[in-house]
This record gives sequence, structure tokens and C-alpha cells, in this order.
Amino acid sequence: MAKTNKPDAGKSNDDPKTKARRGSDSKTAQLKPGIAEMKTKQLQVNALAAAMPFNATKPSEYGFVNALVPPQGDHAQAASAVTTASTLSQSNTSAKTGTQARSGHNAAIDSLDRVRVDSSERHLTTNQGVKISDNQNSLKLGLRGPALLEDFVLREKLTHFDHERIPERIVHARGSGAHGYFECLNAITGLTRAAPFQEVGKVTPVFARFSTVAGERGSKDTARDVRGFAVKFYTDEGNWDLVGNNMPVFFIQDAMKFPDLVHAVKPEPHHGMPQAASAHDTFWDFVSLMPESTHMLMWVMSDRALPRSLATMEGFGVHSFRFVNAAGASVFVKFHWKPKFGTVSLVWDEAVKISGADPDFHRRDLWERIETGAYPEWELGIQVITEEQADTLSFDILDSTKLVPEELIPVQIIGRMVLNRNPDNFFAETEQVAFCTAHVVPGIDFSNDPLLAGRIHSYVDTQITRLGGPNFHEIPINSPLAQVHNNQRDGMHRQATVRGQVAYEPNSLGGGCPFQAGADQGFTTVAARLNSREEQAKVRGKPGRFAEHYAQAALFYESQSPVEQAHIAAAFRFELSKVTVPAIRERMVSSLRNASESLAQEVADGLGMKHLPEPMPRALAQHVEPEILVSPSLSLTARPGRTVRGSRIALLVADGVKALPVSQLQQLLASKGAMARVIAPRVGSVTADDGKTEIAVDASMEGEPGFLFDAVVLPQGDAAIDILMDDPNVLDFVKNIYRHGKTIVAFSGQHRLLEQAGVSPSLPDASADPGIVIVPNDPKKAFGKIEQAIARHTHPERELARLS
Ligand code: HDE
Repeated sequence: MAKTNKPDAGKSNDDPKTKARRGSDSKTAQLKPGIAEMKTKQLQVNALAAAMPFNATKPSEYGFVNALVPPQGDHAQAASAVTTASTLSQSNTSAKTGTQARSGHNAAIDSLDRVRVDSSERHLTTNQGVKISDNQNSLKLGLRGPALLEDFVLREKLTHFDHERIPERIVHARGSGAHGYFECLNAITGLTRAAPFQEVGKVTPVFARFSTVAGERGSKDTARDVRGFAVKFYTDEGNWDLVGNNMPVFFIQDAMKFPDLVHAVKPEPHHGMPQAASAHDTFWDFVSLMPESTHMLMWVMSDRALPRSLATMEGFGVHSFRFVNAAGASVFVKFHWKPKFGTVSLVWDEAVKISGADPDFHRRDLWERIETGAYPEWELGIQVITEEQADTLSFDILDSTKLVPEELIPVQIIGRMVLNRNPDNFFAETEQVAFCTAHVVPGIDFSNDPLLAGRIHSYVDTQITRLGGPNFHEIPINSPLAQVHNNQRDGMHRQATVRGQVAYEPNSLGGGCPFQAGADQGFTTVAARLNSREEQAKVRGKPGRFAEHYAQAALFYESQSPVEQAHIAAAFRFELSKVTVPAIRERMVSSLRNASESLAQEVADGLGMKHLPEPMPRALAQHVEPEILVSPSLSLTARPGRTVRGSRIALLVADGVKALPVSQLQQLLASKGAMARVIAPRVGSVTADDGKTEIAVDASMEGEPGFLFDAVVLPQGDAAIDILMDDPNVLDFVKNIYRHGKTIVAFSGQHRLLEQAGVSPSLPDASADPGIVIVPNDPKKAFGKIEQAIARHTHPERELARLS
């Protein structure tokens, strides 16, 4: 009976050599039910218990020094697998029971292969596996008689159907997800012992889910809203969930206010309106009374709230977290996801129109990018901040309404995430995935951000209702790849069938297993220092540095391009124009004066206010000098992307179109990872100008209007152009693409449609519009020019000219 409470003894359970030794254990194979065998088992159990004559680690539970470095749990190795087995009859195997347990292995978790179902060449069955002879008719007494209660096939089918829905998430209900991987590009062992960052090239599987916040599960994708950006890392040391947003700050500073914020933004309780929108009284009533939300309001009113694609948004961990290295040393860290495809957004008019034509715009885009191999990709960056640095900043890094400007503390890239596989089943994976800020692994720890503290509680709590009990971690998409062994038992929908007599610790009857991992291998919390008596008192309140509410709102606004600033002003104007109570509008404008006089003035003008209200009294009277006044990285223009990969381009056609340029462009664009769609007045096909060639049409202009595309190519062929000139859908198609700043490609001498739609090829100052590309009739010769224009995504010069 080997006693194995040496520091590394825990590793033996996962050691394949040990498994092999145990698996071929002759004693295990020989033990069967029987009186003598029972006696042998009892002797083995006694020997195992005797190997732990006392609780050897008890003294280490006491004192400060021990609290910092918990030891590995005391444990002993059993003589055979039977010593700790639930039953001797485990030797009677069957197709259902399978063979005996693999030592130290939790078979309830594994890759998703264990639950993937493919029904090709299979009969229809009930949930009990009984083949169904007739799936068309319920059981009746005679053909015209009453249906019978004994029809278990019908009753099983209806009962299951009746319970197909689960409660939607209270926030972030509308979401889309995908599988992929994280690759370490820069090992940061000096900063953290977290498994994904230990060696260059290390790959960790991930599942990411992106979401809107306010709307219900069936709401539109292109609502003005924050986007959730949640990533589950299935690391070697357990699951780590980085549950962030596409904006680096938040509305509130303390978890206590979260239910208030959510109640304010959700549809108003008396009439259930509006859906997926913040443009209503209760939201603006609340935020105008919460000046700490001003910085976040700038983000939400900016084009960041209208991403073109989930693949073209940044992601942020928002809170300050901690990295902890193997020696236990810790620094603060902020996480950033930087999109390889650049930060590209829609404009408001476009977002509104898209929501009518394709409420699934982002979900479809994510799906199509992955299906076509234009895999969404982000770099993971970190800002590392020491305690000492944090103390010198003009703001508190525990305050989630503040960001750390990249110009102050640069972002270092440590890895990349690629999403390369769509889920097999939306419900099983994207809906049932349970993210949780409390899911951290050794090497990552929390800061004292009071918003984060509430989240650590809230996410587990919500899954218990949403996923029907405490065993949601066993749902395949949620189960870790790392082994799970503990003494938690039972509860709704339990799958793991844990063998043996023992469900407590300390124990000697299970050889002490599963035993505590100790500080070397287990998760330990950083013993963060508290400086003063003040910090050690139990209080409800906020630190003084949380009281400055406007400096970073101003920083964000001042860092935007003129077009972005105009969009922010327009968004405030629109949202506040939907507020029916003038006093709330005034209150909001008075608050905005503290962030930007010019913005406040513009919003006030837009709302028809005759006079600017007085600036709102500030919570903090004295001026705080910010480190910087402009941060170029906060503008969307800082990461333009410059690729056509993943773009959707409409090739307009009608009968009589020249076929060659269409097929050439389809090929050229596909070779660059862009999706060309042939769009005509109706679906089916059109006949080319040779009278013979049939060109397949992907969609009609009603089905896929212009604002669903990143660019349009007008056709060659007079007959086709004549047909399109008379179609109002075509003119709207072209006008919208133009209005939203996108690229229009036309062939020389063939651009009558442009004039018909009222589109000028030059800007008001007579300079060329970079988004109107007139090319020679052979698109191959000018493809570089076409690609370059589309890769810019939008051409702000057009709007800038309108502004000036
Ligand atoms: Fe969440 N949040 N949240 N949140 N949150 C949820 O968890 C909560 C906050 C975020 O794709 C819920 O499983 C509290 C900040 C994302 O499944 C819930 C507080 C940030 C997702 C919850 C916050 C987020 C959620 C709803 C304030 C950005 C979707 C269903 C203390 C850093 C994850 C669920 C997914 C979801 C609570 C604030 C991001 C109720 C109490 C700040 C991306 O538990």
C-alpha cells in the first residue's frame, strides 16, 4: 500500500503508464462477487485506511503563511481499482455498463464526439430507441374514432416538444457562436502560469459567443447596442472564460446597480416596448442620473455600437484582472482582442434598413465567413500594469468606467484566436453554452473591481435557472477537457456516475482521493495587500478616484474623426428625440456639457433646444488632470483592416448582360475570399447578350437589397441596363450603397445607372470619389483598383464633403 503524498503524486493519475499498469492489474481482473472476495476487498480497504493514520495536512490549515501556500492533500494509493470500487459486481460487464472504470478518469467529459449524432441510414425511433412504424398518424379507435391515451409515441413527441424552450438569458439573449482555437504567439511565463500562455505555438480550443445585450432572443442583430464578446478557453488546467464586450468600459461602477441598468434599458414594463433599443425614456432617465455612464454612452452612441460584422469588432475584458506567475508574483492585466479584418462599422441608416431585410445579418455573416474559409481572427493583446503604476494613475483601474489608454500603457500581442468551425447545433452549443467570469484557471485572478465581484456570483447563479440545475457544467459544450474530480454529487440531470463509497474529504476509505492539489498545481488566490485601516473596514461606498466622470468621455470624443464625431452627435440626437419627457433630454444635455461643449451644443440644436441648460454639477468639484487628452487608438480608423476577405459584393444583372465580366469577377473575388452574389430583378437565371448563356441568379433585389452588400458592380450590356433603368428597386439599391459610403464599380461608357440613381462620380469639390470606380470593360485589367476600393470598406470622404 504505497503512501504517495509526495508533491507530485497527484500527477500519477493522469500518467498513461500508471493507467496501463492499473488496467492490467491481475488482482482487479480476478476479483468477482463472492464471500472470499468481499473479505479481500475489506482487507484492502482497511489497509488503505491504515495508510492514513491521521490527517497529515491538518496543521497546514492554520496561520497566514500556510494560507498563502496550501499543500497537496494527503493521499494513498489503493492496492487495486477494486479497493475503492462501489461494488464487486463491477466485474460483470455488459454492453450497457461497459467495462470497469478507468482509474482516475472522468468519462462524462470528453470531446464533443461523444454526443454528436448522425442519423443517415437510420430508422426513426422514440427516445427509448423503439423504432416508430408510423410517424404520420396518432393512434385512434377506428379511423374516425377518438385518439387514445395509450399512444405513447404521440405523447412522448408532444411532451418533448412542449418543453423545447429554455429561459433566455436575461441580458445578451441574442447571440451567435463558433468554435476555434487560440494559439500562443508569445510565451509570458514570467507574467502568468496560465496554461494557454506557457509556450509559443501552444494551441487551446475555444468556443466564442457574440451577442447584443438589450434585445430578446429573436431580436435583430443590428440594433444599436454593446456587443458581448465571450470566449471559453478549454485549457489543460480547466476552463477559462473571458467574458468581455466590444467596448472597453461599462455604464456603472458597482454590481449593485446592474439590475437597475438592465431594467432601465429593457422594454418598459407597462407596455413591453421598445425591443432591442435604448432610445426610450427609462434608459435616458437612468443614465442621465448616473453621470459615471457618460464615457460608456459615448461608445454606445458611436459606430462601435453598429459593427459591420462580428469579425470586425474589437473585444475587451473590460475589468482589470490579475496575472500570477509560478512564483506567486502578480500584476494587473487588461485584455484586448484586435480584429485581423479591422474595425469596420455600419452607419445608422444602414443598420436600420438591414434590420428589416435581414435581422440575422451578423449571425449569417459569421456563419458564411466560416463556411467560406474567411475565418474570423483576432490577436489577443494585454496591457500589463503593476500595483505601483496603478497607484500613480489619475483614475482608478478598479473602476470599469475607465480604460487605460494604449498610448499610456501599450498593448502587447501574446496570441491569436481563429474561429474556424460552426456549431453542429445552435441550441446544444450556442444556446446552452454557459459563460462565467468565475471560470478562471491557475495564473489568472480577479482584481477588486466591485463590478467584477458581482459578476463572479451572478453567472453561475443564472445558469441554475436557465439550464435547469447545478449540473450545467456537464452539458457537453460546457464540460472542460481537463479532468473533473470532486465530491459534488447528485442534482438535476446528473450524468457522471461516480464509483466508490466516498464523497467527502478528508477520507481514508478512498485513499484520500480526490485530494487537494496544493499551491504548486492548484488555483490559488493572490493575497492582495490592503494598505490602510480605511481599506480594511467593512463599508458600502466607492473610492475617491471613482468620482471623476467626464475626463475619459472627453478623451473618447476628442479622439474620434470628424465623421465619427458627427455620428455620435446624430445618435444622441436620435435617441433623445425618442425621449418623451423634455426634462430628461435637458438633464442629459446638461451632463454632456461636462464632457464636450461642442457636442452638447450640437445635440441641443438637433433637439430644438432654444438654450443650453446649465452644466450638471459634478460629483467631484476639483479638476483632475488626465495623462493624455487624445488617444488615436480609440478611433475606428486606427485599424482599418484593408482587405476584401469576407466582404459581400453584388453583381447586378438582367437579361442581355455581358456574361464574361460577371464570371471573371466571380472568380477574381472568390480568389480573394470575397463573396460575389449575382443579383437580378428576380431569382432563377438571366440570359446573357449572346442569347444563349444562362447566368444563375443568387438572389432578387427584393430578397437582398443593396444595403446588405459592401459594394455593387453595375452590369455591362445596353439591353440589361435598359431593363434595370426602369426598376425602382435598382435605383434604391445603388442609392443606398452610395449613401452608406460603399464602393460602386461601373464600366466605362456603361454608367447610365449611376446618373439615373442621382450618383455623382465626383465629390462636391470636384475631386474624384474614391468609392466610385469606373473601369475598362475587361475587369481583369482593373481588378487591383476594384479590390483596393472595396478593401477600404467605406469612403468617409463622401460624408466629410457633406459635413463641410
Ligand atoms: Fe454580464 N451577464 N453582467 N456583463 N454578460 C450575463 O449571464 C452580469 C457585465 C456579458 O454569451 C448573464 O449567462 C452582472 C459586464 C456577456 O452567454 C448574467 C453584471 C460585461 C454576457 C450577467 C454584468 C458583461 C453576459 C446573462 C454587473 C462586459 C453573455 C446570462 C455586475 C465585461 C455571455 C448569462 C454569453 C451575460 C450578469 C456586467 C458581459 C445575468 C450582474 C461589465 C458577454 O449572469
